[in-house]
Amino acid sequence: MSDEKGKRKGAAVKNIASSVTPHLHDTAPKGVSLKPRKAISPPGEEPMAAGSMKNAKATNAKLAQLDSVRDQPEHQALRTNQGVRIADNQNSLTAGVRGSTLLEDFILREKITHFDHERIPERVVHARGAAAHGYFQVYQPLDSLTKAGFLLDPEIRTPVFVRFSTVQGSRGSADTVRDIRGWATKFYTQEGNFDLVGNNTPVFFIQDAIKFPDFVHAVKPEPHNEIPQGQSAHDSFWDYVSLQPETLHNVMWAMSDRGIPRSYRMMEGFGIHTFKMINAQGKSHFVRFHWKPVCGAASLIWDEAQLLTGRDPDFHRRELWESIEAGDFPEYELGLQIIAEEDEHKFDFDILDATKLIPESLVPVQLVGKMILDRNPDNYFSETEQVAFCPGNIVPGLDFSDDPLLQGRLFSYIDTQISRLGGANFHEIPINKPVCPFHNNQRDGMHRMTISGTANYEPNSINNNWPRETPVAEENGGFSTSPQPLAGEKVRHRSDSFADYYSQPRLFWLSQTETERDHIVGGFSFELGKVVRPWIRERVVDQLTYIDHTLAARVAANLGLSLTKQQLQHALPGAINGLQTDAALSLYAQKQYPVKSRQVAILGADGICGDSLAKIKKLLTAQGVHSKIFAPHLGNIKTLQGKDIAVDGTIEGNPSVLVDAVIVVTGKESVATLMKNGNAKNYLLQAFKHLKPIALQGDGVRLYQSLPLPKPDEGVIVHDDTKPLIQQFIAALQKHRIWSREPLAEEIPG
Ligand code: HDD
Repeated sequence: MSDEKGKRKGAAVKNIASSVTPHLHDTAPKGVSLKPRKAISPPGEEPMAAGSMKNAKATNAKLAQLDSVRDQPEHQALRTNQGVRIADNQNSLTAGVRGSTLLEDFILREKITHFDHERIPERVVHARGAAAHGYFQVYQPLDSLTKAGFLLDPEIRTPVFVRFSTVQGSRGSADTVRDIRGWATKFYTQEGNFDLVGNNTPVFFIQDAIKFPDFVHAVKPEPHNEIPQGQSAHDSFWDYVSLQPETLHNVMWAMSDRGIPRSYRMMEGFGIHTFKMINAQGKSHFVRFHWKPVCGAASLIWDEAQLLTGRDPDFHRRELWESIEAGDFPEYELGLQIIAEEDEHKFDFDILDATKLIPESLVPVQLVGKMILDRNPDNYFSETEQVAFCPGNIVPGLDFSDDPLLQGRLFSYIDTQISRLGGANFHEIPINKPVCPFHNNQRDGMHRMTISGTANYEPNSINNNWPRETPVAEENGGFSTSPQPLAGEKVRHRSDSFADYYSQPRLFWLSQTETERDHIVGGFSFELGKVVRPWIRERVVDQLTYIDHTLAARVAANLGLSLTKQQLQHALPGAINGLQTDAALSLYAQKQYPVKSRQVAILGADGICGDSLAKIKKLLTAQGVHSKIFAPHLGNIKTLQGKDIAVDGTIEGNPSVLVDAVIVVTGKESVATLMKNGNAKNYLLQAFKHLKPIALQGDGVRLYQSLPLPKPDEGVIVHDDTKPLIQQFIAALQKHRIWSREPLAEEIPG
């Protein structure tokens, strides 16, 4: 064993795996410019001006392939689908100017017929989504782990297309509802497409795919009135939860702040299932995939999330779109938890159970590469709607485990695309095509694009037996399944190793900060408060007593229920492999956030101090913070110094829920105007209630003092001088939210 390996083994005190070879902890690049760096890219390195779609740098093999099908209508005649030039696109063909329309009008018929068929079925789950193009690069070759080409060479930029989604709501539902977020990544590798179709939680609601239709029916809007939209706060969902305790772990995550992420760039992502990686020598390891957002994971406040569903239902997709357009590209690191095959049974849970996570304190996440999203789609339907993810899309060097949920998914996704995208040839839709060649003897079907040759069977002598099989080989070999001995009787029986439903929800609960626990209690209380049938509420609370008595008692109290003595004596589960808590499960236990990409509102009106404003904007831009000036009206405001400054929007149209923090710039007349403006006053009230940093320069403090707000706290920065004001403001912004304020903030009317 090398020294390096020995050192690492010694350091990983809690790591129960006897061997987590090949040890990838420190594979981040060391100053090699071609490779993505481990830390967040510094502000200013990427363009901060709009126009990424035209940014020549944002190209790759997939984008080049898509170029060939992009419509370029500039300087082109309007024509029918048959290529006939259209002379009049405003008037149907009629018999006389007031006469009946003629059936022969092929231009009218073609146009209306096509329009009549514009819609396709939305996804049965994850209907609401937004997507972006980008690329992935591995930090160092992972050859000890896998032979998958895209993980072997740090110089290779593998194109990706990522679609984020909510689960429950339909295509037009709001972004900021309490829900799990989908996170599907298509890697267009040189050896075929690899789809990592995960969520923003490391666990799922059920253990076996046969339950999926029941679970989805329960969470979707109720069948009689299709209420509620984009929410799980209704009877059928909680009825199912109360009867299926395996759902509880993911429910805990959904009721926590993880259910209301700040943005898609501030979420963790998880492949959830255990997969396998196979190296060139045929050695296999179990792996779990993670995405770690480089600018840290953070969430909204529940009141803010609810307000946003009305103020900006597109909040998440807009943020994704605008930051890419501004050249402030979302970045994520790919992490792996690696488990040697011989360690499969060393855990107090089954690694094949998708309702269980592998605590990071037991198996550390090793960061192996970075994904950067640098280009928006050109057309929502063609790309974001028609992209078809299938967990069964893998490449040589990767393999599935026997997780029964994963096994069911391998079938379901291809099946759903056939009805959603209208036939078996959905792989030919440009966004779904691999960037490497693909040839086989599959033929025909609806909407076939490829013009195939004569031989459509194999072996054949007509075309010299092309296309031919590729033997398994270390490099560029055909796909081979990793050998695994299997024996057993055919049974319908859940493994006993899947039977514990309460230990991991308890681990999650115990790992949260007090603030996060308050939010979880709030989440359960809100949702169960919407449940009409009392026995469902009671059964859920009873289930919670098996996780934690305090949690159950607090939710019960909010619902006007009292727990019996017997319920309070329910035995609680013990530690997991000796672990009572795991810091990685808390969003807010650790953190200092990078401020790059944060959104700040600057409020002002005529009479604002222009010099201060210019300095403030400069200091913020240097940190990668996006600031916008909002005033009572659009157009220009006049500064103290007599200059005109263009405003970015009205205060009314850009309420405080859209930003992370707010600054009121000095200027007597400007502040006096704001003090007479209800929207400006509400700005500070809501920013305070939602625990956001507030900076008040000079006269700006008068706006704050005119409101029924407590004395300035650690998040309310008051200063005359710009530099210290912004320094302290940035320090507050690094906290994401001012948690110490929460008890006071609750007294501010919502
Ligand atoms: Fe699923 C879509 C994630 C279990 C069946 N799923 C879908 C999407 C995501 C996930 C992110 C949207 C992909 C996109 O953006 O197009 N699903 C998951 C995760 C699961 C999971 C992380 C558990 C670990 N799913 C799951 C099971 C089944 C399905 C067990 C069925 C047996 N999922 C589907 C589906 C969808 C889908 C019905 C709807 C649209 C689509 O596939 O393309 O087939």
